[in-house]
Amino acid sequence: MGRRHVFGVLLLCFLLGFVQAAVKTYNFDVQVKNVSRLCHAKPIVTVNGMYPGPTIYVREGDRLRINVTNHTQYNMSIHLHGLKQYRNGWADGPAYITQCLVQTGQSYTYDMNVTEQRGTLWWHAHIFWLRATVYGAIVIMPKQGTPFPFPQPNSEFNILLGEWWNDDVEEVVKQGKKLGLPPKMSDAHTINGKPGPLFPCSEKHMYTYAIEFEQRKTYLLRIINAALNDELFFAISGHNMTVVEVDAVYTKPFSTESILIAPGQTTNVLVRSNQAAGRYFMAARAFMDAGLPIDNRTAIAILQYKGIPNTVYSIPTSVTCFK
Ligand SMILES: *[C@@H]1O[C@H](CO)[C@@H](O)[C@H](O)[C@H]1NC(C)=O
Ligand SMILES: *[C@@H]1O[C@H](CO)[C@@H](O)[C@H](O)[C@H]1NC(C)=O
Ligand SMILES: *[C@@H]1O[C@H](CO)[C@@H](O)[C@H](O)[C@H]1NC(C)=O
Ligand SMILES: *[C@@H]1O[C@H](CO)[C@@H](O)[C@H](O)[C@H]1NC(C)=O
Ligand SMILES: *[C@@H]1O[C@H](CO)[C@@H](O)[C@H](O)[C@H]1NC(C)=O
Ligand SMILES: *[C@@H]1O[C@H](CO)[C@@H](O)[C@H](O)[C@H]1NC(C)=O
Ligand SMILES: CC(=O)N[C@H]1CO[C@H](CO)[C@@H](O)[C@@H]1O
Ligand SMILES: [Cu+2]
Repeated sequence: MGRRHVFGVLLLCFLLGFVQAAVKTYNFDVQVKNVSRLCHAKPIVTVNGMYPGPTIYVREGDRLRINVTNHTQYNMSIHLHGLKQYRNGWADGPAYITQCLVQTGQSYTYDMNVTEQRGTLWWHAHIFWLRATVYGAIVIMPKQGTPFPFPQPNSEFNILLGEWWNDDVEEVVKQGKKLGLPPKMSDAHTINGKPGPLFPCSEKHMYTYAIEFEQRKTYLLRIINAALNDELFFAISGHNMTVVEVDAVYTKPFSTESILIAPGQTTNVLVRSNQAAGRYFMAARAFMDAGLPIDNRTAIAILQYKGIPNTVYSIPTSVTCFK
């Protein structure tokens, strides 16, 4: 074998090693944590004390292992929403459908191969209403060396839309059942767990989610509707969005001023930071028709350009994101 051959074989081995599927392991400690929103403190169920929970990052082809340990009084399961379960149906997660519950004090490891998928999905608790606070993003990158079929973003952010109740969510459901009525509506919508400056006790930075853009760059926002009931509009003032992916399927890109996203859905958009340096609102608000009463309050997060002084957010008197 000539030198050139040896080199070629070595290179091949190196490349194969490089593209080989990895095993990504996550530990999910399901635990109760006190949090405070809208001037109310209450215990909520979380993963690793985070609300929203941790993001799972994998690459198409990877093996994913999630070791869930339940430190709460609820028997529960975690659903990997939208992940194709070709030969690992037991890793899907719906309680009493593909698995028995992970009981108090027990562990269960979800073990699966991520195949033929790339994009944004999410995970959530799949029993009672625990998913009100037990949820997080799943980001599946394309295989090594496979680019996105759209302009490569300079950076990316996950935007998880949710709903907040001041009461214990399990009590909300029980009460609804007892009365034979739909459960009472949420007290706020949230963006990454934070309701934003339109809500009491949310003026502080701590309760408003904020991201920072550098000028003249392209950003990928992975938007997930983790609300229990509400279809939500999402928009960014002064910026159009280019939709490039929905539910982990690439779309023909199109530009829009706002998106509508249903519970359980995901939408990836590209945003160009091509506006005057400043501070812009990102807002989420429920779709309303003539039917049931619905939480019609607007959650707000901040998109801030780099270099803008990081002052305390003031409460806006009107929200102009929606026409
Ligand atoms: C939450 O707060 C309550 C009341 O202040 C307290 O009794 C409880 O121990 C706290 N729980 C946790 C998990 O910190
Ligand atoms: C999962 O985590 C628990 C708690 O840390 C540990 O006892 C258990 O051995 C882990 N299981 C696996 C399969 O790693
Ligand atoms: C959890 O499951 C165990 C075993 O089936 C059961 O004894 C317990 O009552 C369950 N806990 C709740 C809160 O349902
Ligand atoms: C995932 O792929 C690995 C490597 O091919 C294999 O050993 C494992 O059994 C697969 N797991 C499942 C759940 O199919
Ligand atoms: C957004 O798109 C609309 C409709 O195409 C257009 O009128 C508007 O100027 C665009 N806004 C920005 C900030 O590019
Ligand atoms: C929001 O809902 C409340 C009661 O549910 C109602 O009084 C109010 O008019 C609604 N506001 C808008 C803008 O629809
Ligand atoms: C092993 C373990 O995590 N046990 C916990 C299960 O949940 C109960 C109720 O919240 C706790 O008291 C245990 O410590
Ligand atoms: Cu789901």
